[in-house]
Amino acid sequence: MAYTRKNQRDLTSAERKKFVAAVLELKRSGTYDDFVRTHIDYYVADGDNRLRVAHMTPSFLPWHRKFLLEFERALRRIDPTVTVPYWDWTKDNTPAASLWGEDFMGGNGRRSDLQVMTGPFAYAGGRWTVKHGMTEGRFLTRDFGRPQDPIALPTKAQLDDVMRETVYDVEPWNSTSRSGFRNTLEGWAPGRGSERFRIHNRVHRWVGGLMLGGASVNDPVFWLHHSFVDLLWSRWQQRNPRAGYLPTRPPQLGESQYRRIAARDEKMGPWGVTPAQMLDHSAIYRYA
Ligand SMILES: [Cu+2]
Repeated sequence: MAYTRKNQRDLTSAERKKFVAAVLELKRSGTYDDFVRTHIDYYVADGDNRLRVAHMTPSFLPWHRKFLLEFERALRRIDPTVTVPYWDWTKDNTPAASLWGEDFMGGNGRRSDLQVMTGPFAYAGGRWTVKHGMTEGRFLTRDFGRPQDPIALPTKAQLDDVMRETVYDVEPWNSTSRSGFRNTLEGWAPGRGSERFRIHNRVHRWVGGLMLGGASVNDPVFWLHHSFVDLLWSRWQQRNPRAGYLPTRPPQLGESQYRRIAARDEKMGPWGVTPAQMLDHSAIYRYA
């Protein structure tokens, strides 16, 4: 039977505790850092002339769906009652949200070095040392709202615009795709400063610290954010049952994205699954 992913704000305190305990156990065993490593290894930008399956690419959504499923499976080996909750950042959009409580994700970073000082993932607690970061820092960092260059979380109205897209993705199948559900949700846009970061990208930027860039998995809120991104894709699929994954066929020799993106039936590393195989999650989980 399919299990349920819940809104994090609806978790009981016992459920919050169980989720945190399973995450800490994955960290202790070393498995958590394997997930961090995978995300860093697959963080390929579209300026790089090589295959990219995780970001700036049509398979952004199926790749992260599979990544979350693997993480959730690892959590459920530790505690079969745990699922990955989702963070609806259009509603829980301030640092006062219960999401950032002492018993859950912990709070903002301190001003001097952005180090998170509260909650289960604070470095001083001894259970959350960053192994694979972008710098030498060993502690989790956050910088809510980027006070030096303020940014707000995406609004419901902005998200509604994304949900009105009717095509999955468009050429050139990268961060410059001007329409299509995938890139409007992933959130690469023209402009300057924070304008360039929309929807999914904007949330990474609003949390700040390690949530920026390839090492973002070091912040456990990564999973709650991507669970909501996956929910949005799932709802969009329901609303647009005939709008399948694009492209269906690989770009040909001479085309700019030749061998650089995964078409519908091409395999995505490190698992070897295709986007087509990730389209229907209904037998595994559902969203409450
Ligand atoms: Cu992300």
